[in-house]
Amino acid sequence: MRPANSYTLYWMGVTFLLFPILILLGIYMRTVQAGGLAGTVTWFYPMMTLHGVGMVGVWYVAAMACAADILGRYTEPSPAVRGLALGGTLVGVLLLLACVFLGKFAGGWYFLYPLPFKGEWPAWSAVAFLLSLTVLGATWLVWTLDLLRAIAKKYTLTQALGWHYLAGRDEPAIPPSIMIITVSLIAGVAALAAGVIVLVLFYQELFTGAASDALMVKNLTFFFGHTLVNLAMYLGVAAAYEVLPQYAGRPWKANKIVAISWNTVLLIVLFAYFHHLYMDFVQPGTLQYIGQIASYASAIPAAVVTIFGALLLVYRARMRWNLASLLFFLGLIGWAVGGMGAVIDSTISANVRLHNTLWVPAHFHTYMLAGLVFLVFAYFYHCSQEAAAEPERAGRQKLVSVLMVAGAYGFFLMFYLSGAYSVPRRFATYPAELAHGGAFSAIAAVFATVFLVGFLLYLAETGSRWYKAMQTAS
Ligand code: HEM
Ligand SMILES: [Cu+2]
Repeated sequence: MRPANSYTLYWMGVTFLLFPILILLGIYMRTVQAGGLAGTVTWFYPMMTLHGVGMVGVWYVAAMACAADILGRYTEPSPAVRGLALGGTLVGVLLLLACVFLGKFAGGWYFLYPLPFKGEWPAWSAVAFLLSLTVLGATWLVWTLDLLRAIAKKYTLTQALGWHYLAGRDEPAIPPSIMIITVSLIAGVAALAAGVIVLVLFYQELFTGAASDALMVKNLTFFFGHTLVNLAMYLGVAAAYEVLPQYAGRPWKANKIVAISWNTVLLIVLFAYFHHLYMDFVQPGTLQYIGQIASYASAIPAAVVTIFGALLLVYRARMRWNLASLLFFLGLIGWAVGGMGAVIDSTISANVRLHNTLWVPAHFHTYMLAGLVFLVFAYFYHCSQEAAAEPERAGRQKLVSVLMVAGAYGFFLMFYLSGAYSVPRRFATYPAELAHGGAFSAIAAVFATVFLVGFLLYLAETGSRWYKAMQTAS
């Protein structure tokens, strides 16, 4: 028995509330794309925007909540900032709901400049959207800085980054989770700072009418978006490093290789975003090549070292399989599978074909839904089970995993096939030439519903423990 942290439990509550709503929006989109609910088609793009920003935001904060929980076991993050993070996020979410439901704002999740100023929605809804992102960005920046402060106070940042391993010393021993979290948070400061600059440029145009350079804003936007999504993923991976050893009964220690790989990630992840601009012929050519090389390189250290590390950890270990260890393992697999889809898409000669087809949502849904979501679910279940110590029923936990895996991968497969058959992304309905896109959508809606059922069973398993953990939380 180990009492859970009450903030972690609040974040779990927020995630469990918002996730099913956002899934329903996803199923709604696939239904419209299959030709159903035709009367509601004008809601497709506002709902796509809400689904995209909402999902990215929810899973970013959920991953941050896991990181904060792990850090709380080693360091002392400020309780006041933890409260602020929760409050600021709720305000941001309310603003987002207002601009989408009352203003039908539909600029997409990365609101590419100058689209927010050009749509059919009222100007106030674009402003509300920008304000929502401002509140969220500012809150998360403060949260990130406070966690870094807590790390620096206990370890110093160079130790937390494991630089003494690079110099050949093994002391002090740094938990690998701390090293990965430190790398991710530093990248997070860079990403959020770029996001702030983008917002300032939007406000400048709003107040003074001075237009910005569209190519520069696109660079900043994807530096922000690519980095934020990647580091959310890394935070989930950090949770696996922290907890999986407990189920394997073996340590997963930091060493020179782990330190080299995660420090390399810190360097490379900042340059991979160029792969979002392959179609921009005015982007300098050198940057395009750097984009392809950095995309490949960023896959090697983190993914290869982590996946091999995890396989070695589990190989011939006396594993205790339960919902947590199973989802951690499945989550690492989902990360690797989605990562392969990403590496293919980041290859310039393939991107020429796959750009803005459904291949793109295919790969990022794979590592987000079957990667990050599974890792976070594993950690959430682990925390609440640690506190609630309820008897576990293996059959039911296997059923939960089977339903979620089957639902998720069936749903992804329809995206991948659509992408391979040139169905573009972000089409509310498909013209006759793309009728196969509609058929794939209908099948995908069924698989997504299977996933939703699996999630509801997961919620029943974890929710009862969460409730019990609430009674004893610290
Ligand atoms: C069962 C769960 C989910 C379903 C059914 C679903 C469904 C969809 C669909 C149908 C689209 C539109 C694709 C297109 O035609 O372009 C979409 C877009 C998107 N989804 Fe999901 N999704 C799910 C989970 C997630 C998760 C877990 C995340 C992130 C953590 C996510 C993030 C996004 C983003 C960022 C977009 C792009 C929005 C845009 O283009 O502006 N989704 N999703
Ligand atoms: Cu990217």
